[in-house]
Amino acid sequence: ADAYSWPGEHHIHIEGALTPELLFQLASSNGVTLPTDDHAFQSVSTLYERYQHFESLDDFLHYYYIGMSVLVTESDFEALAWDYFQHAARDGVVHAEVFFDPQAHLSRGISYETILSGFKTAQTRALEEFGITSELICCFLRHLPVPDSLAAFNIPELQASLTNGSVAGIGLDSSESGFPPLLFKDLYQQAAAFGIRRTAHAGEEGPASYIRDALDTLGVSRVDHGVALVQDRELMARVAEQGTLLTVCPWSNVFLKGVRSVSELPIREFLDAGVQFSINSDDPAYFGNHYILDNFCAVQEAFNLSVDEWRRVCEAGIRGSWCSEQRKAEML
Ligand code: ES4
Ligand code: ZN
Repeated sequence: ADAYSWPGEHHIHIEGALTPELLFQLASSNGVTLPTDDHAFQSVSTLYERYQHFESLDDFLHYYYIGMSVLVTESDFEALAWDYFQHAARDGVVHAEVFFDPQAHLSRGISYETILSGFKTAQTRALEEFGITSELICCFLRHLPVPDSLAAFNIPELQASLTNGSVAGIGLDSSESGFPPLLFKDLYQQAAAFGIRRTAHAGEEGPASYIRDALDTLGVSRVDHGVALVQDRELMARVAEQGTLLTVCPWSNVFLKGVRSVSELPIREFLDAGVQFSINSDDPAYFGNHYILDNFCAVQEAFNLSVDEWRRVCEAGIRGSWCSEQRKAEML
């Protein structure tokens, strides 16, 4: 690997890369009506302004789900992913693992094939033009009734994408508090029976016990966010020992009021305890347009990592990637 190789990104919701510019453009071309009673939707700049003042994860999610309602056609999904890959290329990303939320589109009458085809076209173009390899991760929404996720998982095209390798694995996202991992035990057991890779958001707004439950009950091989791990030193030692990757999202935690500043994140504790973690952007278009490089810079400003510590962060991300062993070897 050369000195300029860059780690992957493992925690980016593609719907969270929908910029207000593209949002208004697609709303107009698809004739989608945005809320008329919310001043934020008056213009690109009022929407950006509103994104500066999220009160919580749920306050953000309200805008996130309205935003993605403008995505209708295959070319919309392609344009969204292409917009993201252009930012990723500018930031030097060489490998990206991208979450998407099919339930939020299926419920609006969009077919799974429409969603996936749009993404695949953008992924192929990103590989050809930028040399960026990428994987998709199908997320299930924890705020919806559990049977909804099981029904989605059992859609033949969706299940086929997970077993034929066109989607790398499953995740669990959306509102965390009040929706413990235990609720999704059946879904994760079914996925495990197919040998499907599993991750879950845990310990973002929820307690450290949700991280333990994601590991023990859902059998996840990595944990998204996981910053609450610092509240349970015994579990932290175990996660370090197992080498489980946490996908930490610094600017996201600041924008959603988990911490007041990046300097409050347990980055130093994780490094000292030998916890494996990567640095990610989560929903860059909603969180100050902070793509991955801004997240790296914020961590560097707050914690001043050594070159060796950055190497550990990057190597942890590569080892925890859901790509081929050959691709990992190229990146290491
Ligand atoms: C998310 Cl920041 C965050 N947390 C949980 N679920 C999400 N979906 C999109 N962004
Ligand atoms: Zn996330």
